[in-house]
Amino acid sequence: MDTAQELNRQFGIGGRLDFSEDAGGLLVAQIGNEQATATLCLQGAHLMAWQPKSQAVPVVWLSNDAKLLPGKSIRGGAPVCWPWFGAHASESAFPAHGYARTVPWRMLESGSEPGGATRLTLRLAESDQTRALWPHDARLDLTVIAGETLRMELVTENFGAADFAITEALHTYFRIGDIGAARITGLSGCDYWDKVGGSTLARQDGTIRFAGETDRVYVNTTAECAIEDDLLKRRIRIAKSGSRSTVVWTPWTEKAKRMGDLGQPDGWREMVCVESANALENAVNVAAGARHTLVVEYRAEPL
Ligand code: TA6
Repeated sequence: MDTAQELNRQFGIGGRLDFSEDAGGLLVAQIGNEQATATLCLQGAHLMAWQPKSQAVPVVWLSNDAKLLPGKSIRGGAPVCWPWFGAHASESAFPAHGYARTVPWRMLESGSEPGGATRLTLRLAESDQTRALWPHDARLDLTVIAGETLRMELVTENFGAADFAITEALHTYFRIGDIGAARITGLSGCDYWDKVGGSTLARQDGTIRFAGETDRVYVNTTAECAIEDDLLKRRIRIAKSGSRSTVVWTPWTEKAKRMGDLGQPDGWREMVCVESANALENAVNVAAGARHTLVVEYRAEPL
């Protein structure tokens, strides 16, 4: 088991990347460079915070009720949903959104990019527990590059002799001023599965605005999209590759109340999820010996 001291010895970057153990016993990486600050929990390789120096308000949202507990998902940040997105196809007792976000990951590498951004690469630590849920010869690595932009590269490698299929997402929670003053552009004309009250197929006509619970899986789209925020007067650009689905989610009042961990009184109003994914019919077949990479790049700019 890694300790913060051992991680600092191997991967720390004086004053720019520091590992510590939080009160709940989870290991956390703290990034601070000329361009940004960021925080990542090694359990789940879970990016919890990112704030470029150009932004007075964080770009990635973390619930005030977020708890760092062994084996539990963290509410907010950029959860890694893998090797399935949503409910397991056949085992209702299996964890929603897979197990990657609730198991330990190991540091592989760290460094500083030429422009000053900080880079970490982590690998999911397979175990009897994970193999019991998903018996395939797979490796999962995440590289995070935190600077004026935030880049994340999720790499699935199949080192076995048989193909396997995955669904996945970087399930990122973005900080907005208020859900009523935010909209999403870039997905007009895309088909989506509306998950609210069942699952119906529809087509997006124009900009996405929010007036209630919204839970949509846009499929067969590689489009860049953007969150436009009239309150914080900023646009968050969400570019991606290796992803053919984009999920847009706000729980709204009733679901937020049932979930109970989105921050009081209405913490849910200050976030929206835009998730770069491969979900539903966009499942990815990873051939034996092959690898698949999903990449996102976020940038905040004035609106
Ligand atoms: O991506 C949207 C969604 O699938 C919603 O349906 C909601 O369940 C959300 O993810 C949060 O899921 P979680 O398992 O993190 O509570």
